[in-house]
Amino acid sequence: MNNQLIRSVCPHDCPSTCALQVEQISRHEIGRVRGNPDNDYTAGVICSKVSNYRERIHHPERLTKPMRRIGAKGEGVFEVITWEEALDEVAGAFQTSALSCGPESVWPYDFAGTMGLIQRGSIHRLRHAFGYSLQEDTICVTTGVTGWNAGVGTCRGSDSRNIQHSDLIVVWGGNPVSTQVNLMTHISRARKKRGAKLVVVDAYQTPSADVADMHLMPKPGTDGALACAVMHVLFKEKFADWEYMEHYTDCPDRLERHLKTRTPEWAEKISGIPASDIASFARLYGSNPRSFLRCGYGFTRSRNGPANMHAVSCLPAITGAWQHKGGGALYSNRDLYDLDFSMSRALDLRSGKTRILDMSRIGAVLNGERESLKNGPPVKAMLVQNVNPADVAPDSNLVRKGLVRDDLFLCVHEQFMTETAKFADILLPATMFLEHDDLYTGSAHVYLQAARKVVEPPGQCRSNVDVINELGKRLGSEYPGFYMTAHELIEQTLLDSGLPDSDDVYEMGWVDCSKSFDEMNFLTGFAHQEGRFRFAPDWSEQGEEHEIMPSLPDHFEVHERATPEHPFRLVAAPARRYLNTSFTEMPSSRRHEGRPTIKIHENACKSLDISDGQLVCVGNSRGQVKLHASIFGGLQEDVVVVESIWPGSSFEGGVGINALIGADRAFPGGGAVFHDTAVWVRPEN
Ligand SMILES: Nc1nc2c(c(=O)[nH]1)N[C@H]1C(S)=C(S)[C@@H](COP(=O)(O)OP(=O)(O)OC[C@H]3O[C@@H](n4cnc5c(=O)[nH]c(N)nc54)[C@H](O)[C@@H]3O)O[C@H]1N2
Ligand SMILES: Nc1nc2c(c(=O)[nH]1)N[C@H]1C(S)=C(S)[C@@H](COP(=O)(O)OP(=O)(O)OC[C@H]3O[C@@H](n4cnc5c(=O)[nH]c(N)nc54)[C@H](O)[C@@H]3O)O[C@H]1N2
Ligand code: SF4
Ligand SMILES: [Mo]
Repeated sequence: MNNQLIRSVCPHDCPSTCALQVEQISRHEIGRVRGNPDNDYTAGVICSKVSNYRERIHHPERLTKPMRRIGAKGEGVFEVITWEEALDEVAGAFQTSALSCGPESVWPYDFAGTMGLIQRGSIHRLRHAFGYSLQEDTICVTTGVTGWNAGVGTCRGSDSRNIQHSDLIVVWGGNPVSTQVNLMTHISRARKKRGAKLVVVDAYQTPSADVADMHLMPKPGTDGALACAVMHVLFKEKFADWEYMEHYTDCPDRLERHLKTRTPEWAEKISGIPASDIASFARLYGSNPRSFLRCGYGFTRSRNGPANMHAVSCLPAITGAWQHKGGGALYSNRDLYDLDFSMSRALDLRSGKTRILDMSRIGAVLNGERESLKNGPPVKAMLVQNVNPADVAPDSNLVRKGLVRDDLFLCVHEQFMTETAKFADILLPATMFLEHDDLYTGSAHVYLQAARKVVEPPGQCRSNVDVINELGKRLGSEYPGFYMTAHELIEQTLLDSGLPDSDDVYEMGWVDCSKSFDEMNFLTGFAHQEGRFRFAPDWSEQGEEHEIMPSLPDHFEVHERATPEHPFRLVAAPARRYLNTSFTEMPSSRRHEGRPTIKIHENACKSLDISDGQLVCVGNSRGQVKLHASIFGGLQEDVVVVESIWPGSSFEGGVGINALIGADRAFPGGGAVFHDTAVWVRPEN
């Protein structure tokens, strides 16, 4: 008998949001997972993590029953209880906390473990219905969005499907071979069909850099300098499109004057890239205006990340690349989709006065730092859903010190016994995407998709929507969203957004939400009021700490610099077979990744007397981490790379890489700075 192929959507935190075909073996078992060949963005290709999903969904270590902690916090020892007991306990703890310290002492904490719009967003209902603390979602895109919006004015860009018409693709500060494989499909087509060139700008020689025609390797945090020098050459060697700039940009003359001193030689001193390479790249970019600039996330994860993103995003506005099919730039299409989440997120209950806590500063928040608490009450109770802060948040020693607090009630809703789950007082088992209904949009493409439950969940797993609804009811809300199923919330969202109903969306497979070419490429004007791209941003629109921002693109020296005590800059990049900490439970992924490893240049190894495979200790004022060295040629001598995010418990010594990362907010509007860290490295004897 042939098994049925069922349409679904990958829910993981990845710009591709792939259209999937899932082989259904029975109501309880799946077989293979493949990319849907009919979707022209996915084009039948998915990453190996998700093609092996059978291993994840049918994993013997999945959480399947509600549990109450009986061991010490963080120890991970629990007893099984019923759902009724578990939910009563959580609701009771939230009520007690709200009564004694005010509702803002409860902090529902979430991120993008599932990108499903309804399952992920339902936690907002709880926040708005009861006046609990809100969350500033700074852990991923804030730095990038801030920098992009400073110039462009809205977070969307050129249609990736046009890459097939490009002569040159520039992947700046991203590693799509590992983190977004579908981009490589489109790049390969352009290379095959048109002989397009690929340039990768990355702090180390990633698998994406390996397959590029040119790799520029700046020191972390120096992309602003590199972009300025490229622009200097574009102006000097007459690659600038003045007609385009006069029409579409704010102050090209001022920019040209400002860049006079930002020569390739100047940028070489800052970035470590030879001036001649900078000039060669500028000439390649200038002579190929049909160029697609794919801005990654990685190069923005720095205290100066927004400024660097803005500087890089100026390039297509100088050559006029936006005018050409296959030209322009993309960071994310998050503002392309116009969905109305009023019901699923209880937006009409929003008060406007509730405090908003920075999720990346969870360590400071839980340890009572007044400024991070916005001078409000301490956090006494949390629900953590779709996120693993003990491992993924910056300054993780401080985060763990907070999570272990005796007076903090912690409920974690999870699929696996993560490092965060081990700290839970109540641990609830969660469904996976093939076990519930949801709606998805993709940040690298233009499609809205709907997915339906394919198999029954194991044991007693419940979806986010179910858990949020049960808590909402127990806490006494009559808000209708708490009484609707995921399917009903999907229907309401589509109806309120003026879109086809979910049956239609499901039958069609996806809804193309793209706009005309002229709108996608801003030939009808950029999204600022005056319709122009801003070389000179109004940074006050982007964040509170705007006064120190450079008025025009520049090297903005606020990042953590290497010093004699901390001679290396650490890049804490993603691993290919993990997705943040998801998939670290999968045997095939673990086999592929091996063990926590630090890539170090061979000259640095020589001077530190470190041999290949040796155990080393890496540290700074925030913490120390032990892992094995790997001698690697593809980085600058004062840069080290750790591909993560391995669970803390996988490291010798039990401390994960984010113990080294600072929780400072990027300028001007916040955002986590994962690749902006100075460290020392010592051999461990
Ligand atoms: N396999 C896998 N896929 C993933 C993820 C994963 O963990 N694993 N994570 C998912 C998530 S949540 C996201 S947000 C995306 C992120 O996807 P990416 O856009 O790839 O961003 P990052 O992963 O942060 O880093 C990408 C690259 O930036 C480089 N980099 C760091 N600092 C600098 C710098 O200052 N300048 C330059 N030029 N380069 C720098 C790093 O060396 C790294 O190779 O990927 C998603 N996909
Ligand atoms: N060192 C370093 N740290 C980083 C980064 C880096 O590049 N380097 N990248 C940062 C970035 S970009 C991001 S986005 C964050 C991401 O950090 P997280 O959002 O914490 O991502 P994951 O580690 O994948 O954890 C998501 C969790 O959600 C759970 N989950 C998945 N689906 C569901 C569901 O439907 N319901 C419930 N209840 N749970 C579910 C999964 O089991 C998983 O444990 O990490 C950041 N941390
Ligand atoms: S490439 Fe990204 S969206 Fe596609 S299947 Fe893999 S993780 Fe999911
Ligand atoms: Mo992310």
